[in-house]
Amino acid sequence: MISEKMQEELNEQVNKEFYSAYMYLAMSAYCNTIGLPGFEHWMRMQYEEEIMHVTKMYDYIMGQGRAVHLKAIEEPPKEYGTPLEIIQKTLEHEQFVTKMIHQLMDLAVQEKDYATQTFLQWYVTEQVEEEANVNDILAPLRMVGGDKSGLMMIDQKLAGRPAPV
Ligand code: OFO
Repeated sequence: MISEKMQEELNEQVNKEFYSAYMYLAMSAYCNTIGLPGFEHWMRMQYEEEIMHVTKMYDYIMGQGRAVHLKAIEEPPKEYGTPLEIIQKTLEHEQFVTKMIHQLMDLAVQEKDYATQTFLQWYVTEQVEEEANVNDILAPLRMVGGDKSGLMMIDQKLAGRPAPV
């Protein structure tokens, strides 16, 4: 069984992952309003991915015989600026989440909680992928600058993001 401290911290992370889901859904809605259906779709898939992160952690806490405490989810912003700013904010957010996952891992190491270390390893790897995915969008976006046809091409590419498995 995990410690009470670990239970509390994982509960906090469940809340943060819910916030991520909520924020990406808000970003998706925002992308709809600015006429970027590919960005809208990509953010919607990201929302679904975050729900998967939440559920995985929720199941782990319960599987360890601990209760899950679902707290209020912070309201995300309504607007996210230009396409470049949207993706920059996405990267900043993922870097923030990576930091939180690493802090959880630090606690698991400190507590010699081997089960949670193994569990969190999945998130450590996932965060590398999350950041890489965002960087893959950021680089071409920076390259096209204000060019509309370049932006449309990126939008079309983002429309092809498959649903998370
Ligand atoms: Fe759950 O990784 Fe993104 O936020």
